[in-house]
Amino acid sequence: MGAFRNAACTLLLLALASCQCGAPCASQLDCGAGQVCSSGTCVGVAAGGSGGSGGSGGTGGSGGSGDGGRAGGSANAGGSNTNNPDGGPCIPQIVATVRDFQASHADFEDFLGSKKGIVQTRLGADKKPVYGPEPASAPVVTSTQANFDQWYRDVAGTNQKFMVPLALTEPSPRRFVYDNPNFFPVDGQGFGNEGNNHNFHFTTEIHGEFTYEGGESFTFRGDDDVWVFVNGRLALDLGGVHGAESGTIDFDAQAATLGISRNNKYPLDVFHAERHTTESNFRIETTIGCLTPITIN
Ligand SMILES: [Ca+2]
Ligand SMILES: [Ca+2]
Repeated sequence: MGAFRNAACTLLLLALASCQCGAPCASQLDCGAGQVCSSGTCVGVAAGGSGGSGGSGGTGGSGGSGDGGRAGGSANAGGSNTNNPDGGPCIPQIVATVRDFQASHADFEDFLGSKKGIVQTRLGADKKPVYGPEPASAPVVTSTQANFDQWYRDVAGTNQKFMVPLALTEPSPRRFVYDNPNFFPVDGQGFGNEGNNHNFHFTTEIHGEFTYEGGESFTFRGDDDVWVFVNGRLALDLGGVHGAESGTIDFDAQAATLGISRNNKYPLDVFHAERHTTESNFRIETTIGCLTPITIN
């Protein structure tokens, strides 16, 4: 357990202490809070937001200007990591890409209802979900492909992007959890709270890869839409606008469908959308030992 905490500490310090605009990067973890690794360079992403404007690069240590406080502060000292088959750091801290939208966007706040099949069962070549199109059956929960295509892509004036670290805990050996029944990572930032008690109406995406060892599971509970792809194939569909719903990927049971076999490495891509007041639940529980982050802009 301590091993993972040590890795968390290292990653947290990296995230907080390396906030230098224009610094070279191999992944988003090389960049500070409020920045993203784009074409090998750290660039600010919180246009109009209140967080992370340069930070105190070079001082290291306890840095943490801007929105770094969202890291959650669960990092602790510990021993070296022994649970990573690749030899690199495991990733008990996920870095999510959050795009803030306004309630006035055609796909936000107006729809209600759970719906499977909004996205196709194969991830697009650009690592983004492909609009179904949504089946015609009731309830209707999206407007158009053009509007859906904005959910996970940068569109100036329509969304604002933030990098948000999500610190996992390990309540029992090799069971990693991020549990937040009040998932509001951009309160007071982006387009602001728009008169609500929190900043609702945003999307979340997480990209990583892991080695399938056998026996793993990945459970998500939350609202609203959630799609999880493994090996580019839809493994969990909690689409639509709804209260917290839960679903589990059983990698062994779904291995044939997902096209995975043990001891090989596969991408895992999570897409979420907070589309409706008044709740925002976000809970991940997984027995994947190492989820190595991949930067997808
Ligand atoms: Ca919003
Ligand atoms: Ca909601």
